Amino acid sequence: MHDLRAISLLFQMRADFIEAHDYGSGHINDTYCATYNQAGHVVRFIHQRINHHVFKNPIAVMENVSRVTRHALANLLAQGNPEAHRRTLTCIPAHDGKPYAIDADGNVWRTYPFIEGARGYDEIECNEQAYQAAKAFGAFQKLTADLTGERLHETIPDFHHTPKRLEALEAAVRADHVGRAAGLQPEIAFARERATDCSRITDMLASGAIPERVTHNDTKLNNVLLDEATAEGICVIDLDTTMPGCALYDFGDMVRTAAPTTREDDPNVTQIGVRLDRFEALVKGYLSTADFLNQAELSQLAFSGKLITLECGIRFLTDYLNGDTYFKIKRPDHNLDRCRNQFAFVTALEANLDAMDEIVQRAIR
Ligand code: ADP
Ligand code: GN1
Ligand code: MG
Repeated sequence: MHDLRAISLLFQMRADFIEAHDYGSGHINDTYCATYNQAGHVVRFIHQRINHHVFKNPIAVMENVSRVTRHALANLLAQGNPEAHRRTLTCIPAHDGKPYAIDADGNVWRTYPFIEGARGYDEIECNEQAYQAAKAFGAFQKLTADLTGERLHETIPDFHHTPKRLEALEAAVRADHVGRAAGLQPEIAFARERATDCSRITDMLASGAIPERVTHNDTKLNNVLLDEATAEGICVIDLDTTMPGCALYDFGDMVRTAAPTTREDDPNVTQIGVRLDRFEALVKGYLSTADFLNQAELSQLAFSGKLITLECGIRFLTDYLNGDTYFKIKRPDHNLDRCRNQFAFVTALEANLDAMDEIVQRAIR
């Protein structure tokens, strides 16, 4: 636990610190919810330490986040939205005016107002939530499409270059740092058998059939906050990987996290299946705002869920082979459970691909 009172003093809080505690279930950053007294009212803020092992250049991350959130706020204000500051993250400035502060140990911190009356879901509860989440992520892509100025920084190069993720797995197998490879032959073979799938979208990007766009790149369900009363998508969060990318990986990650019958790390995978009703809600929600996709992108919507689930499984397996250095874990075989779960869901998606394509075609018609 960091000294959050000391961290709070680095920002222009205009309120008095009361307490802070660990918050959320993200796999990457250290997130704290802090309570303050603001002239007699209790208000909450999020303080976050950026994981600089994952993001090698946290200041570049904050330059992106600051640009994107200022753009979003300007758009919301121009539309006359009465709760613009609840509809986008906004950075509380540090004393030097920067959207981040650096502590005595060199950690980079940021502070956001806590978005009240809304929450993210690790597991989806109904089709309406799937629809609203997808609609919000589509709207976010549309919003970033008219961002002017320089290209955003690539905060993690080749983040969704699936063939390179497969290469990283092969390197981890060869190095076998913690002696786990021998026991993982079925999982390694599962990934290798799908090498052709891994390159399908990157090939289409390279040929120009699919355009580069500014995308979120981490559209798991718990990275959008839904209104607790109405389920409306209120605010897209976790903007660290918002950068040039491919719209299909964003849609795919919604499928990965909102269409399975169980959560991402459930070790009991024999029953895992695809909720086609959830998938249909995602397609309809996404297409209601993402009205800019070309034919090639539309043709791969159903496949995209399988691709990123495969990629994510490969990443969990690679991290397990490397000794669990990237994703936060809560138990010794957590990454292995996650990998097996993702690969089981890939198999389920393969069995449902035609049905999913049919749903996409119907939605387009
Ligand atoms: P990570 O990269 O580790 O996933 P996130 O930015 O997604 O970190 O934050 C972790 C969790 O904290 C989120 O899933 C969400 O529940 C919560 N959270 C983050 N920012 C806010 C905010 N401004 N208001 C309310 N909750 C937030
Ligand atoms: C991480 O940060 P979080 O928990 O929202 C990861 C995603 C993975 C996801 C798997 C920067 O997302 O790429 O898909 O875990 N984020 C980063 O749950 O690597
Ligand atoms: Mg997150």
